[in-house]
Amino acid sequence: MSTNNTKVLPVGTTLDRYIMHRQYAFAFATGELSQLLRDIALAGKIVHREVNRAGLIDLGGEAGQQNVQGENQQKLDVIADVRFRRALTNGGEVCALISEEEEGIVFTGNDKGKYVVAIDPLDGSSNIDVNVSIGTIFSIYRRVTPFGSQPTIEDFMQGGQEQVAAGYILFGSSTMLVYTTGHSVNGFTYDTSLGEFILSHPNIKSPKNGSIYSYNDGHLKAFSEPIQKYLATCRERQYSARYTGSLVADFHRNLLKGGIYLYPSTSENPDGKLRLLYECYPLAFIAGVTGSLAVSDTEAILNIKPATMHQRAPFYIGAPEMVEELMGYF
Ligand code: AFP
Repeated sequence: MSTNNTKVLPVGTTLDRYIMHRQYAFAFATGELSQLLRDIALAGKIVHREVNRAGLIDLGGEAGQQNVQGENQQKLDVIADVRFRRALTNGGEVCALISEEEEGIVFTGNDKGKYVVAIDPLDGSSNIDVNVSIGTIFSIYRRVTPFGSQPTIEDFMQGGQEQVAAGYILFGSSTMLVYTTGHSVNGFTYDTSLGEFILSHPNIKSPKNGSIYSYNDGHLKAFSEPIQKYLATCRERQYSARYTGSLVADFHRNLLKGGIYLYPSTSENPDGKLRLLYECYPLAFIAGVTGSLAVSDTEAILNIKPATMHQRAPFYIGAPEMVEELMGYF
């Protein structure tokens, strides 16, 4: 039950205070989601530390093994996976998680935990060695299996509409945590001198339109005709092409400035590349709250019913008028 605690907290509020404030807005909140968000923030601070000293202590480069997607894991990929797993296990609120880096469900042993988490601990790993932005993406669900029992795949197959919270941490020129519990999207910049995330971007709203487009031009010839035509229009209008290879960075920039990100299906990869549960769903949930749109080839991302943990989906996300125009080309 929501109370009338609608006071807007000012820029400069710490993440902890903000989370508490939101918790008090719900009369029957138990504080577990609040604690879970704090756990994610703590792991984010630790990963921030590792990312920032990676070049100094030989944390760059490959770890010498592949993840479940068949991609070479970077050392920081593995470190981030361990850090988030540990924080989510120690917190006690999470009964299980799935991660881009792990083939199966990771059981935390907290069978009384109310929540499950889907996470990409460090996305954009090809950028690690070259000091370009990378990010963490996460999605939180209330479990559907009974408390006290071992969680199952069913807990993760609820669909994007059932997310109770989602967010990302961008390790960029500064580190930022952006998250939503469905009410508003707020961005917190990490103040390294204080060791605190500080509210810097309250109530983020997407511009209705924009002039930035982000996609991998190397794959252009493999895209379907409608996508190629839409991109030709962007070029004719002299939109700015901006693509880092880190979804979090590209999404964040486009959200603040107005733009569209595209990772289409290709003839070789009909489902595209991006993972539904821990890349597309969380960003689509955030997008929806800001007023932007996230779609796949045929339907809204959040309406796709998942079938497997590491499922992929074609992904188009951005300013609503840009996404609507793209859909017109289909
Ligand atoms: P990696 O983590 O394997 O670098 O993948 C990053 C990513 O999932 C997403 O963040 C990028 O936007 C996209 O893949 C880049 O893929 P391409 O290299 O095919 O453009």
